[in-house]
Amino acid sequence: MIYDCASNNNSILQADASTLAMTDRHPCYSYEAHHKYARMHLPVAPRCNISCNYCNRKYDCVNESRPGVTSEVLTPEAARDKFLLVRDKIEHLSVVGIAGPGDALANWDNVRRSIELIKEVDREVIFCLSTNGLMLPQYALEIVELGVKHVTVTVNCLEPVTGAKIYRYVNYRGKVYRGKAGAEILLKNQQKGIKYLAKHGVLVKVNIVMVKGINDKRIPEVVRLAKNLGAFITNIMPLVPAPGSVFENFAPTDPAELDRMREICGQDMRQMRHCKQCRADAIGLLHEDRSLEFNTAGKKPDAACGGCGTARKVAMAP
Ligand code: CLF
Ligand code: SF4
Repeated sequence: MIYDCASNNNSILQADASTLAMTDRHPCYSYEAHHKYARMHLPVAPRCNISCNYCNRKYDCVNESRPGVTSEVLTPEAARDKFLLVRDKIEHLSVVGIAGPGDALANWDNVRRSIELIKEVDREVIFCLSTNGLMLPQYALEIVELGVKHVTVTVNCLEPVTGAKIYRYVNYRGKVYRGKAGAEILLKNQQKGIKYLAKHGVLVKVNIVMVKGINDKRIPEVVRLAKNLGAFITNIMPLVPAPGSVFENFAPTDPAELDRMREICGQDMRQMRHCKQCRADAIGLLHEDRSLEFNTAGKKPDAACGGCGTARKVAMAP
């Protein structure tokens, strides 16, 4: 059965009843679910293919994480083994997500293999991917064929001229593009990919990093675009300036301004308001990260990471 949810402020999305029922167990897509259901991130995606000005690649992908925490990197086999260990210990583990530490689609072979291996041992778990969207035109069909029903794409702007202020470069099919040329490829691929996924029954979440003076004024337009492309929900996230990034001296997004923007955009589109900007190896309920308990590398928190007590440094691929 196909649902057309064009009414009541929600996007024009097409998802079957089983996908919508699945979403009731997804702690990020459903506010109610996040009190009960846990997610586990598999850090199997170390490389990235773009350079966001709010990112310092020593840390996790800031599109879906907060700066200052870094994660170990696992092979697909180690990820499957870790999943089995965690599934035994964590109640109501409903989602396996891949959110870095780089971009899921810049590491597609590892990501696909990890999903295939886990599907062999578990038929119930929900898979979830997070990406900057650059490679969606190439991999969206495979994502659909794999049965992944939840994908997050970070879309920060509509215009290449704004994108040129957010992205330092875009590495597309082995060639590096800077300025407006890079942003244009990225934005076009994001939009094409979201439209394709939504049309094929995938529930797309669009993340937007709110950067004052750069993209904040036009976020309502980004949200309307997401709605028109068929996205399910948008998640406007605060900028948390990462040390060593181009935006390191920018002010963090003011929480009151963020709330106001979510209010405005909520008139057009369902808003996520309970995001915890979690790490690429996060495990547990959104508000109760238990990743250190399951650190397969057996590392202790790295005191050199600013003393936050949770961070670990690993070598990140460029
Ligand atoms: Fe992970 Fe992201 Fe899937 Fe959730 S997180 S890949 S959609 S399972 Fe959730 Fe964490 Fe916020 Fe992401 S709280 S950073 S929105
Ligand atoms: Fe960093 Fe993520 Fe942007 Fe890649 S997509 S540069 S990992 S924030």
